[in-house]
Amino acid sequence: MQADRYEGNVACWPAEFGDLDQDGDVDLNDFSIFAGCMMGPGVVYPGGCDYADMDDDLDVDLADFAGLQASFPGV
Ligand SMILES: [Ca+2]
Ligand SMILES: [Ca+2]
Ligand SMILES: [Ca+2]
Repeated sequence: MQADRYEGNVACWPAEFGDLDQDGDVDLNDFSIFAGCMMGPGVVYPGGCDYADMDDDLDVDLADFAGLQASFPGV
C-alpha cells in the first residue's frame, strides 16, 4: 500500500496572505505587484489585483498594505 496523496507542491493550499504572485513566499516582487494595484481608499482595484485586497473591501489601500506588511518575513 502506498499513501502518496500528499505531494509537496500542491497548489490548492490557501495562498499565504501577501503572496501576490503566488510563488510561495512574500518578497519584494509581491510588494511591486501591490504597488501597481494600490489605487487608494474607496477606489475599486483593477482586474487581477484581487490578491492585493487583504481586507476584502474591494479597494487596495494602506489598510491592505498593513496586511501585506504583516505577512512580510522579518518585519
Ligand atoms: Ca511571492
Ligand atoms: Ca479599504
Ligand atoms: Ca482593501
